[in-house]
Amino acid sequence: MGIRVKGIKKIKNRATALLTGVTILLSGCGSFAGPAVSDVTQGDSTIETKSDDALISVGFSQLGSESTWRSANTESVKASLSTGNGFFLIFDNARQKQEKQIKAVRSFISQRVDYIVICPVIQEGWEMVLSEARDAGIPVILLDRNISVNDDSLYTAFIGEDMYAEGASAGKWLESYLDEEEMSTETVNIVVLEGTTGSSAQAGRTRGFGAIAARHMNWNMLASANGEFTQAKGKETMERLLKEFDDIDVIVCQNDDMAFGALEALQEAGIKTGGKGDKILISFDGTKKALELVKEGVINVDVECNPNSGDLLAQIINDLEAGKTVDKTNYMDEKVFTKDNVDEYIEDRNY
Ligand code: GZL
Repeated sequence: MGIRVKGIKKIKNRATALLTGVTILLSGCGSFAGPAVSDVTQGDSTIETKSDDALISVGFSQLGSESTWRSANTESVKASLSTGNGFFLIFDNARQKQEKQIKAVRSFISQRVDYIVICPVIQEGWEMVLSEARDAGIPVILLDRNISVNDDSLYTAFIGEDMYAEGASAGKWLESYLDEEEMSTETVNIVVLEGTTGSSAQAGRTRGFGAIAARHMNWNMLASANGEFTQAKGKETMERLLKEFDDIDVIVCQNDDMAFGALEALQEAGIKTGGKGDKILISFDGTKKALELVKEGVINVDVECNPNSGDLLAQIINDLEAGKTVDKTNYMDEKVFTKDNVDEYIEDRNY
């Protein structure tokens, strides 16, 4: 059984406390050497807890902070897995490096946390470290992105998004749009700015959109290029594609940050998107900034990818604590945003 963190005293300035190796008395588990937190949240944060309640300790390996979506996902988890909600969260930002995630997971194991949560940056390469967590009797929950393993007993649950369905939703929207524009028999030249190569988000969206594209001989997949889910790389990649091709009709960006970068490149080249006769711009995530561009008619469609999975994560951990059985796969609710419906959602967007 993992550590039980009892009697956390009122700690001013978590960063100082963590960095000086705060000692938190554990019931029968010896002293707490301080979490392996490579991205200690700086600044003054006071931890106030009910001194005699046990907190559920959770080691969270977040893959990075590459996008608006990722920041929202991190904030959602931190808000839900708060000490006030009965959790002691140890957070590590791997900055897109799987080896840093594996190191953090091994650190969580050595600290005998109750649960390990991972947003896996890529799908492959998890068998060994997850076997170590299983051998240590620590349940692993996958968040947001999924992994490719033959033995799914290596993790207890997946909470996130159906990336294949997201990609297919984008393809189905394009089918309907081309029908409405009476372009369904014309050759349509498509480029795709893909997210992190080997991530379940990139793989799922690519396969889902590709399955729809395969139904249309007139959809010409000109090129796919890696935009790393970032705005800067999205702009750089779009600039390169514009130099290579002068007949692009559809630009699919696998997240909003790459769409923002692509728009910088397109606007600098005097190229318009979203309107009648303009290039068609498809994006994913559904951030508020992107939905404003949908409303303005600059982005044609935005397929939602919901980052607010903290509450569901907390619920599933509490269910496990209560000895309940949880579903292996838990998908977030997601929508497709266009000019027709964006007004209903844009004001309530918290990211
Ligand atoms: C998708 C998530 C992706 C987002 C990007 O679930 O993993 O990673 O679409 C983020 O914005 O960088």
